[in-house]
Amino acid sequence: MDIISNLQAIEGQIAEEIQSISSLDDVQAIRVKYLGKKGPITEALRHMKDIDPSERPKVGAYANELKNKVAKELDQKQAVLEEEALNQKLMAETIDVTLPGKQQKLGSQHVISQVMEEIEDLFLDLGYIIVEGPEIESDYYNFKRMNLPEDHPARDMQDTFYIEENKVLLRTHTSPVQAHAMDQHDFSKGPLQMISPGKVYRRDSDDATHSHQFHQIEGLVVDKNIGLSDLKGTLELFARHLFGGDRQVRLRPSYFPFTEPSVEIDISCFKCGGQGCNICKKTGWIEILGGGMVHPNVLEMSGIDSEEYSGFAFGLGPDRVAMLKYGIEDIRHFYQNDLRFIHQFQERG
Ligand code: FA5
Repeated sequence: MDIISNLQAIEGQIAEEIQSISSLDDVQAIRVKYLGKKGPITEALRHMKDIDPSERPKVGAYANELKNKVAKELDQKQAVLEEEALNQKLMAETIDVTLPGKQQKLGSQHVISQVMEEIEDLFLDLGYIIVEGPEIESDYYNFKRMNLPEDHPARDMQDTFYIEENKVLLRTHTSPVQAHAMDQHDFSKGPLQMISPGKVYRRDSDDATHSHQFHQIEGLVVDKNIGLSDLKGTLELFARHLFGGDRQVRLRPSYFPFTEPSVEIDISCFKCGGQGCNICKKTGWIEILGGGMVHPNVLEMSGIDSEEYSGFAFGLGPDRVAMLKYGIEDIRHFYQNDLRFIHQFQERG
């Protein structure tokens, strides 16, 4: 029998077998049996070299046609069976819409941000405005405009992160914002009453109450007839608002080159209540802010007549305030991002 007769003989057999396919395994088996490397069609094509060259195109065309026809029919069968299998799977599987969903933990405001907002809200209620200043500051605004002499120890490389020596630095306090705000304020339109919250940087070595990066909120009021009693009243109001009446507040004489006179405010220690412990370094007090009457030089450098105008300023540390408010023993907890710590302050967020 010649090749074409051979192929014709199995064509009917293939058709019957395809007809009786009942599973995807059957499809695969028939594909291997008839179209595989050892199947009759591939075999026939392999023997083309043995037949008369004039017969080759006819035989080749027939074998290829048969191969394509069988492949197409098998593909169709396979598609039908796959769809059936999918439908059966979908019928068998059900979705329980009453199952509880996966609980996602909500993020919340960091405790320092919460405390800063609380302080900001208090001062906004008192009619202050918020003025932002740059964290990358010039030596000129950070020190010179704050009346810090060239040889002041705070200008030392040991205390300040310089970006460009003696020119550009990470601000060491929020006080330079005072100078920016005074430069821009039009005093013919009324007094300047502002706060400036933000991050500050110092080469302090980290311990329970010191961090190399922390926060400050600067406060400044400049008008005619502002006196030290205005500062005292404002700071006492602030301390009572944040800590309640049971914490002791003390004003201590201090020194800042940009205020005269200068004060520091201490709050009785949250841990020992004033007896003295490791947190308050045995003093019973924790310092939370510095302040004073704006030095006439600072006013004059902004073109403000210090004979006519006076002002008070203060710079408080929200990190220390948060420690006192919540009895947190170590400032480093704020910056370690331990979720067990952070989640304790979630409900206010
Ligand atoms: C100042 O920075 C002044 N600029 C404050 C000021 C403003 C005085 C306006 C007068 C007028 P002092 O270095 O004391 O002052 O810092 C102010 C507050 O920042 C401190 O009371 C303390 O609460 C906080 N603070 C200071 N150093 C650190 C530190 N390393 N880590 C955390 N908080 C700090």
